[in-house]
Amino acid sequence: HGLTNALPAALERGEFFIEYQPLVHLGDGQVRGAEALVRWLHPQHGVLGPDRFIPLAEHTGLIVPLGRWVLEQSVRQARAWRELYGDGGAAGPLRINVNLSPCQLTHPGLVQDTVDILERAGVEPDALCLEVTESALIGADDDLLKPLRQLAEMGVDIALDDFGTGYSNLANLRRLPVSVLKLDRSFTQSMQQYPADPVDLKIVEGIVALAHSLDLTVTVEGVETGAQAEQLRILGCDTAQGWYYARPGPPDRLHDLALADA
Ligand code: G
Ligand code: G
Ligand code: MN
Ligand code: NA
Repeated sequence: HGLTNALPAALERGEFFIEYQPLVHLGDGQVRGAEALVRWLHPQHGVLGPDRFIPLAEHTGLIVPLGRWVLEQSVRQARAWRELYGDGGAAGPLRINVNLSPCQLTHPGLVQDTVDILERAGVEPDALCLEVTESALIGADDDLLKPLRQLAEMGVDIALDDFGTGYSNLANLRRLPVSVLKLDRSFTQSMQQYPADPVDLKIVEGIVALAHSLDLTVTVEGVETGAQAEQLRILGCDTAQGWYYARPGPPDRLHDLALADA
């Protein structure tokens, strides 16, 4: 595959870049941070989204150095935001969410690499949230969970991404070192109609109640309208992400949003 073969040189030549999508607190409407989303500016094909090349990078193992690069860039960006906005008062500094592939979880360097990257950038562990998909942790044994536990003990947040699409036993949540549930976009989509599907309302209500009883926060993805945001706020969700607030974009876009709040 041509794209697969081009990946290592693309990383060396600096063809990857990161867009940031804000995370907004549903209670006060303020930006709390952003999710880092990697793109590839391919010399022939133009901008390629992660769906086009992350699976290839996972297959060849390049995801480990690529993921490390994404983490380093993102953490440095978080540091730059802190310099612009200070510590953000009671809400704390702007936080950064970074996606982890299952292969990165099993790579023995994950914890040390993360510690080193945070130290080099002068960023506190609690400004970082690592997103892992629900499916990557289904049936996870202690060996797989150990690095996540170590990171969580240091203060790094672990989020369960695309939550509600897999088959994870809800009781299993207690065993996982996660502090955030990212509710899959499909739930948000079903809030589009008015009135929303009563069964989905009950499901979201139930997930939020369970999450809060376990001291987890709930982030909703794919919010495209104010009505969805309001419905999800009433249902008790904590944080939201989606086109209604902003599409993924360059880091200075977040500056504009954060300054608009102030
Ligand atoms: O918004 P977008 O099309 O960029 O995201 C598509 C998917 O790609 C998302 O599910 C997201 O989790 C994944 N993704 C984006 N950036 C990264 C990354 O740096 N590492 C990994 N492993 N996945 C990513
Ligand atoms: O990590 P994750 O799989 O959740 O990546 C988020 C994906 O969802 C990215 O591809 C991003 O571009 C996309 N996305 C972000 N906000 C919205 C939205 O409001 N609506 C839709 N349809 N997609 C979104
Ligand atoms: Mn994600
Ligand atoms: Na997601």
